[in-house]
Amino acid sequence: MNSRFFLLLLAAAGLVVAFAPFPVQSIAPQERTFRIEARQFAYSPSEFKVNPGDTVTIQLVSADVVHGLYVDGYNISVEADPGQTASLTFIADKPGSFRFRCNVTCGAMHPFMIGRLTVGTNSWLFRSIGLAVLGLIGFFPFSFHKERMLVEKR
Ligand SMILES: [Cu+2]
Repeated sequence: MNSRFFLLLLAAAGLVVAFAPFPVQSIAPQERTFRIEARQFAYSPSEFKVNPGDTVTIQLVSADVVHGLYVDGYNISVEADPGQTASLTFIADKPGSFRFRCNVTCGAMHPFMIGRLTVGTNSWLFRSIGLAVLGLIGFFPFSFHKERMLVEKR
C-alpha cells in the first residue's frame, strides 16, 4: 500500500468519524416532561438536557408572581400566573445549547432569571476521540517511514 493511498484512506475515515450521523437507536426520540418551578429570581431546575428529536414538555409552575420562560434560538415561550402551571410542548429539532429566560418583568433581578437547555448528545467528544485515534494511526507509519529513509540514506 503506497503512502498516498494510505493518506487518502485516512482522510476518508476522518470525514466519516467527523460527520457520519450516529446510529439512530442511540438517540431514539422520546417524550420528556420537565417541571420547572419559577420564583423571584430563579428557575428550579435551571438546566436540563434532552436529545435531538425529543418531544419536550415544559410545565412552568410559578411560586410567586407572574413568570415567563422564553427559549432563545427556538423562539418559543410560556407564561405562568401565580400559583398556576402552564405548559409548552415543542420538538427539540435544533441541537445546541440554548439559554432560556424570563420574559415577564417580575422584579429587580428579572434580567438574571436565566437557565440553560442543552439539546444534543456528547457526539463532539466521541468524534474528537475518534479523530485523535486516526491522527495517531496516520502519524506512526509516516514517522517510521521517515526513520527508515534516514537509515537507508546512511
Ligand atoms: Cu422575570
